[in-house]
Amino acid sequence: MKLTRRTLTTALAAASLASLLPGTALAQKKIVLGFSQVGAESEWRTANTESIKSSAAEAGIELKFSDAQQKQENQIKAIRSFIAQKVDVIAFSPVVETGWDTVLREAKAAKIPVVLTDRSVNSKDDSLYVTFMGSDFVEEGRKAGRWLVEKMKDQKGEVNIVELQGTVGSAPAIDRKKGFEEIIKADPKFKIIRSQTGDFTRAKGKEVMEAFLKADGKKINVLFAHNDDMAIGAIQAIEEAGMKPAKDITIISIDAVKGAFEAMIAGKLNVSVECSPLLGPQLMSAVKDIKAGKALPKRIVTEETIFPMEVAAKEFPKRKY
Ligand code: GYE
Repeated sequence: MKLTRRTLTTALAAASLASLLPGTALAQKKIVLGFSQVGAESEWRTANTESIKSSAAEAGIELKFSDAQQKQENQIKAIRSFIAQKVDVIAFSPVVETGWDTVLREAKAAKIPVVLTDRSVNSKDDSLYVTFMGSDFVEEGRKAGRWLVEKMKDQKGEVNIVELQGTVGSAPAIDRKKGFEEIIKADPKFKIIRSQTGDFTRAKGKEVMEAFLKADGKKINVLFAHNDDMAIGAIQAIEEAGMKPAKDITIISIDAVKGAFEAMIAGKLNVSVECSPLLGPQLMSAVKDIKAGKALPKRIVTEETIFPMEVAAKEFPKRKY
């Protein structure tokens, strides 16, 4: 349409009418996004929720947000309720990898596109979702392993490792373990002597580390925690047992949240592998692209690095989560 004074006046009139009469056909319909979050188990998760909420507001997308409190059944309920409400797009971060096919088929039958954020599902049918955006967790595990191999390269004798795993059955727990083991198995001196879940929380991380210390005490040389919160909980347990974290026990974790930087600056954590929770802007642009009929790549990978304690003080002011 050519822009003349007349078309402009008509357009302006329509726009002001639309704002006066929201809900009429003239008003611009907002895209509605239903998002099912895992929970609020960690600093990472809180930052992720904040990123999603603020980017939705900025993008003018109406967000229906649901917190599953780390329970798959709650996520399934939330997804079903989004389908019933006929939202435009559903996005979710699956707490565990398996058991999603039925509900995702329901979304597909209702013609509601689904985006996976942060964690992926384990399904043979990849037509059940449009794209998966998030980190490469296997690579994060490898980065943790490579750092350890380098740090201990001159060490003779056994290196006894205890591992605090994330939520049982979750993609980051499965993949971080896999990547880490893949690297350390190259040298038989590295031994994982204990491995248990701490469910990605500080409280559980502390509790399980206490049990590890009770069982093996001074035998433990290294702690590999699948996230910073569990490492921070474990640091407390180590101090309470009268040992020095990052000195008596080398500590490696993943996420690189502010709490980890504070621990590194205090000399209590050796290294944290970065995992960015700031997925909100990417998600909103994907939602808009889907609504505009644009094709998206099946996998969108987050770029990340690793932060040893030596650089923590310098990097800290730049951290956004
Ligand atoms: O590492 C952990 C959180 O899925 C990447 O979940 C996420 C993980 C993150 O609870 O802190």
